[in-house]
Amino acid sequence: MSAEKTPNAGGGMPVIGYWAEKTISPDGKKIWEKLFHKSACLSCAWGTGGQKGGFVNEDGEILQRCAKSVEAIASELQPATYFEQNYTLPQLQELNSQAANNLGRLSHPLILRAGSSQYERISWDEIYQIAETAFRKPPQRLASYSSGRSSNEAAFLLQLMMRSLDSNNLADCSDLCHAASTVGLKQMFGSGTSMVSLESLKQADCVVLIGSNAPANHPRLLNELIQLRDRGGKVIIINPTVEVGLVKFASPAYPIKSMLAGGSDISSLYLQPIPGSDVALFVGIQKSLIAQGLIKQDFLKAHTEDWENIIKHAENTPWEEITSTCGISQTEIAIAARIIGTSSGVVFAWAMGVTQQENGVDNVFSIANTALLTGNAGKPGAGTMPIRGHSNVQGFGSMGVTIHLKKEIQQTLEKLLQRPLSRIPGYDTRALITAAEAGEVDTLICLGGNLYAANPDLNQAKRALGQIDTIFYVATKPNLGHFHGLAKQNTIILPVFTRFENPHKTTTESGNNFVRLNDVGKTHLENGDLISEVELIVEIAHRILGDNPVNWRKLQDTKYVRELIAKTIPGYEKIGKIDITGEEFTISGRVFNQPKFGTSTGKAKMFVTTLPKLDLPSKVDFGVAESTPGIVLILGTGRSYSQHNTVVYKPGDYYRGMPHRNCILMNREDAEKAGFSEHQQVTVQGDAGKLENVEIIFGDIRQGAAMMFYPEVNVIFTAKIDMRSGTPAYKRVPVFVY
Ligand SMILES: Nc1nc2c(c(=O)[nH]1)N[C@H]1C(S)=C(S)[C@@H](COP(=O)(O)OP(=O)(O)OC[C@H]3O[C@@H](n4cnc5c(=O)[nH]c(N)nc54)[C@H](O)[C@@H]3O)O[C@H]1N2
Ligand SMILES: Nc1nc2c(c(=O)[nH]1)N[C@H]1C(S)=C(S)[C@@H](COP(=O)(O)OP(=O)(O)OC[C@H]3O[C@@H](n4cnc5c(=O)[nH]c(N)nc54)[C@H](O)[C@@H]3O)O[C@H]1N2
Ligand code: SF4
Ligand SMILES: [Mo]
Repeated sequence: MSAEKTPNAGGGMPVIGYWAEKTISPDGKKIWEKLFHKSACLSCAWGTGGQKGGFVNEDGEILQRCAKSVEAIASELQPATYFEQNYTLPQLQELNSQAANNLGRLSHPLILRAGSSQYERISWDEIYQIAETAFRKPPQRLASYSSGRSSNEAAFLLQLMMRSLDSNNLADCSDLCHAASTVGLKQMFGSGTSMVSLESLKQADCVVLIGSNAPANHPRLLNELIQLRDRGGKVIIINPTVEVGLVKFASPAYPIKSMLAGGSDISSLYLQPIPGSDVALFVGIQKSLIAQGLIKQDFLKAHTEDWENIIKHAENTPWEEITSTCGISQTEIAIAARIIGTSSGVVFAWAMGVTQQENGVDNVFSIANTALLTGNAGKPGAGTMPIRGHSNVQGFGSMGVTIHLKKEIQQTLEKLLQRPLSRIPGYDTRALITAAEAGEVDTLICLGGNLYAANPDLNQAKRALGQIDTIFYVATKPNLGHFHGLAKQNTIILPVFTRFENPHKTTTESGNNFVRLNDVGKTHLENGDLISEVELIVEIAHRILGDNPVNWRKLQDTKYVRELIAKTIPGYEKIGKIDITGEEFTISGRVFNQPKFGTSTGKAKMFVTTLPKLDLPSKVDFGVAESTPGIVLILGTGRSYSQHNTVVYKPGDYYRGMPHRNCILMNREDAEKAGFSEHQQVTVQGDAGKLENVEIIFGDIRQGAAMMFYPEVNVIFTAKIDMRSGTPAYKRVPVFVY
């Protein structure tokens, strides 16, 4: 059923080819220097790199850098851009994501003034003058957005500045990402992050990987799965699409046993549920575990609350309802349950297929319920593991860049600021867009990211940002947001150093709760006028807030920021000594190797998860006549192999057989039923717009489901929102294809 020319394993020679191409290129020497620089990898949150050298993972194993790291480094090593001299705004607005990124590195500050159609250079003095006026607006009308590439130190300072200004409007990319995991896990276990360390993962004999395309987005996780299969363990994949690298993966870390052998087996069992139906599948697994006598009653009694209701719910939910909702047979569910129930340590790991759903928090609950029913939490080799996105996105949450501030952090900050923090709830990312659209935001600072293109309904995002007077985009490279997400008065782009260029040390936190120390570095932008994120925030804060009660100027030295972090952030005590010891560490209170959790009772709380009602709109709902030939499908929107979020590095996706960005991956039977052939061009209509001339590619994707790439596709839909976490349902977008 798969596309004509897709490879039969993930990873493999194309990866080696890419390494060779980049590292032997004229920039090769610079890339190697950065690969060996003592700092955490820029790309994903798996946490490779740090003090033991660029190639070392958290367990001290070598050869753990992947091609995605090279991709990210190469992109930051581009020469300086002077796009303001060569392009007018209308020309910049014609560029696609890749072309915008390929303009080069931002190396001097720029401003686009109201009425002008040209970005121009601006001095730092004038920037600070504009900032002094812009940040003196009423606190409710100030907001920040951030993305997880910056350091813990910059993140801590950002929230300290915003809260000192009495604003809790700290939107973050995690609101579009793992918010459902954080909200769900906190309620269950009293801690919102993974409870599994890398060391603990190595003791598992089963991994259930749900809604993750790790071969592309967390490649070194595949090394763990290869090792697990080698020691006789099992991997269950739950994903509506067969991602080739989840079936077989050729890892360069194992040249002989994996590369030369044409790849190592990854999945032992591959289940393809209906998009958005994971709760039904997990309730089914629970029901089957009960029927097969594989529940750990003693564990439930001793370490959990409300387990009886979970069992009752599973028992009372009819099989018919379960299988019709998730589209997986009772037999297959029983096989999955048997594997989970008879393994000695199961890690449940998940990514965006789980969280970017209207019932994202319920998805997380249903997975964690399954872990608890089988005693797979609170012991080595088992537990719940959200696979985090950006390399320091989790650190942002830890540092208090969130609208759900921990009590302990609030209290310490109140002591520091010698007054109560504002109790007015802040805007998360979606709320920020809504407020901006209503004209309720005057000033926005974006610490990295691409607020415009990361959101659903790009026309709405553009309108909303256009209502804000002043936007500061703190960035390393130009992106679509800088050209489409324009403020009413002043749009300002501030160029900053990357993690391996900062003149001071910084730290970052991996998805496995491990804190990395990043050494000082140098930039290749010799004639640039860049600043460090820390210096920038401190300077703005100093000018607006003075030097009392916080001595902002002193915080230019990140050592003092780390001292503050040590006093303020639970579990981060060791960071206070890291400048002396150089010792990277696991944050305390997060990894549960004993069934004593972070809740007030020490027990895990379980929550009943109702099955979702997965209705499909009809053709007529898309404003077309019932007689129009075509098909309604559920679109999952996500990443191609060669992109990092909104930044496209290369157009196609080799592993899915999709040659360019304007493709839709479809099931052959669906296409034929609708009268389409492969490579035919169709229109894909959502509830907010349409894309035309989209090429059909046949792939191994479940019937009724389809897949397209963001950010381009974000123009056609509004997305439902998970009410409990604010996460948009990017993975269940109804579309009409005709
Ligand atoms: N190279 C690279 N690395 C990255 C990123 C990048 O863009 N490029 N982005 C980073 C970030 S911020 C993040 S959040 C992560 C994202 O990492 P992922 O979550 O792996 O990325 P997605 O492309 O969103 O794909 C998620 C998977 O969910 C599946 N899926 C869709 N719908 C469902 C469903 O209903 N149920 C289930 N079970 N599965 C479903 C899709 O088929 C797809 O395989 O990666 C991080 N790392
Ligand atoms: N349809 C759809 N939409 C989605 C998703 C999806 O799966 N489908 N995924 C969502 C998810 S999971 C996420 S996380 C968001 C991502 O949303 P964002 O995090 O907002 O977007 P990015 O594309 O990662 O941001 C890229 C920009 O960050 C800047 N940058 C890079 N490094 C640094 C640095 O060190 N410092 C600073 N200051 N700037 C830097 C560069 O200028 C670059 O252009 O998108 C979301 N949107
Ligand atoms: S797995 Fe993630 S952290 Fe490790 S090298 Fe690859 S992109 Fe970097
Ligand atoms: Mo993300």
